[in-house]
Amino acid sequence: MTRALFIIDVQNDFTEGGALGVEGGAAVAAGITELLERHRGEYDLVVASRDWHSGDDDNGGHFAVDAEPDFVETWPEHCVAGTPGAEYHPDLDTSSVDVHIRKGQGVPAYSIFEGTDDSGASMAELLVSHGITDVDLVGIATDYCVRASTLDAVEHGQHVRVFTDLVAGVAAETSEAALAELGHAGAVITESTVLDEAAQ
Ligand code: VGL
Repeated sequence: MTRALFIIDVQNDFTEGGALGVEGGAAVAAGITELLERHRGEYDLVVASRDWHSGDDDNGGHFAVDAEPDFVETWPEHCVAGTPGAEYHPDLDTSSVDVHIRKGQGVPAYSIFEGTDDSGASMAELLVSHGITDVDLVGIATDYCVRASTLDAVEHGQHVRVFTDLVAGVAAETSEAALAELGHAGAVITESTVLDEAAQ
């Protein structure tokens, strides 16, 4: 088994006070830092993603312009490349992150598989080059980027777990539906406490 942790979009704009702030986002940031303190050694690769949108266009209709966002397909302007809103939340310790993925430059991109690392490698290529077989997912938002990234990880043949204590969603109903869908798709929906159990 070669295991990766995917930390999805734990950015200022997706946490409390941000442009698209999700309730519980800051707690997710701190919780992931704690997970890394205790369990970093169990991961062969830690990957963190950031939404990294263009500031001078609507990113393929992703940003609501001249209309109210519907919070399903159109959103308030968020995570513009190089702005504080696009930075990782300060409570997320990124010092042990191996790979930083950016996605959404000029387009909507919910899945980490739509992004690339600093050298241009895709997530699919990185899974192969690192021989990854198992992926644990945490981050924001349960009902959008965590959902899309999990579905793609399953599609790429990974054994996938989603830690429900370390995700936060835009809305309760769609988050619940997303977790049910991910379970049906083949992901194991569990809590990060399984890492403590495995360590005993
Ligand atoms: C996200 C809404 C819009 C996410 C990104 O990170 O889940 N949600 N863009």
